[in-house]
Amino acid sequence: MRKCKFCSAMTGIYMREHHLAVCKNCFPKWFEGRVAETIERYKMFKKDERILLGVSGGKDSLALWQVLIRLGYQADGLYLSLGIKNDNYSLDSKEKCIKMKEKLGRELYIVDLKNEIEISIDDARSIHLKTCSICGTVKRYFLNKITREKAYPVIATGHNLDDEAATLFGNLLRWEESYLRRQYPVISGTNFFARKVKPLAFMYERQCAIYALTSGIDYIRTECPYSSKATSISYKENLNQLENRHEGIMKFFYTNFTNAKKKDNAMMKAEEVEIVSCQICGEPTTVAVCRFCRIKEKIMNKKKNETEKREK
Ligand code: Q46
Ligand code: ZN
Repeated sequence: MRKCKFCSAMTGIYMREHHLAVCKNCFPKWFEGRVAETIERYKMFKKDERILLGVSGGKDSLALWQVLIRLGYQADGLYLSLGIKNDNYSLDSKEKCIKMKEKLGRELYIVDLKNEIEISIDDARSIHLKTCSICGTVKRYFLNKITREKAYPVIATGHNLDDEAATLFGNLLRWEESYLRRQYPVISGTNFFARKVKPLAFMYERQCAIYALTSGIDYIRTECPYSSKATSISYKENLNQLENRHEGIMKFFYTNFTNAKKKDNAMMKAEEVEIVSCQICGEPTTVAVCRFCRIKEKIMNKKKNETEKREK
C-alpha cells in the first residue's frame, strides 16, 4: 500500500508508468483531468460542438461518455445492435448503454442491424471474411451515416492506448503506409465525413477499467465472443508482456509516434482520394459500390442460395 498523491489516504492503486499512487476517491478526478488535457492538446472539440460517441456497453466507451459530460461537453451516444446472440451479448450491452443514457440524461440512438439490413454479425460468418473486419466496416458505416443525418460535427470513439498501440504495432509490422498516415488521435473533417476523435488514446486500458470501477459505471464484463479471434488481441498480449518488463513502453511507443507525426507534416498528409456516392446506398465511398453494400450483397446472396437449396 502507498499514500495517495492527492489526499494521502492509503491505496493499492499504483501506476508504475507515472510513478503515481492515487486512491479510489481521487482516481476519477485524476482520470478526467488527463482526458481533458488530451482534448485540449489536440484541439478535438469545443464546448459548443455536439459530439456523437459510438458506445458498445463496454468500459471504455461508457467511461468516455461520462467523462465528456462531467467535463461539460455535449455528447450523445450511438449504439449499434450487432445481433450477437452468444451469451445474450448484444442484449446485455444494449441494456448497459440505455442505463448510462438515463444516468447522463442524454440522447442515445439505437440502430438495430437486423431492422436496417436484415442481417446480423452472426450471419457474417457465412461469407468467410473475418467477422471483426466486417463488424468494423458496419460500425464505421452507421457512425458516419447517423452523424451526417443528425448533423453532428464530431464523431468520438472510446479507443484507449492499448487499442492504439496494438493498431500501430500491426500497421508497422505489415508496413501499411496508408493506415499509418491516417492513424492519429484527431482526424480533420471533410465535406463528406465529420471530424474523428479518440479522447482516451493516451489512457491505458487498465486505467479505463479502474475509472469505470471507481466511478460506479455498470458495463458489460463479458468479451464479445468473436474477440478471441481478433488479431489485435495477440498484439495486445505481446505489448502487455513488454509493458510488464519495461513500464511505460506502450505510452512511449504511441506518444513518440504521434509527436513525430506532429513535427513532420508529410507524415500527416493522407493520400488524396476521390470521394464518390455509392451506386447502391448513396453513402460517400472511394469505389463505385461501398464495402458495406458489397458485404451486404454477399451475405444476402449466400442466404438466398441456402434457402433455395433447402426448398429443393
Ligand atoms: S464487437 Fe465486432 Fe469487436 Fe466483436 S465482432 Fe470483433 S469488432 S470483437 S470491438
Ligand atoms: Zn453503399
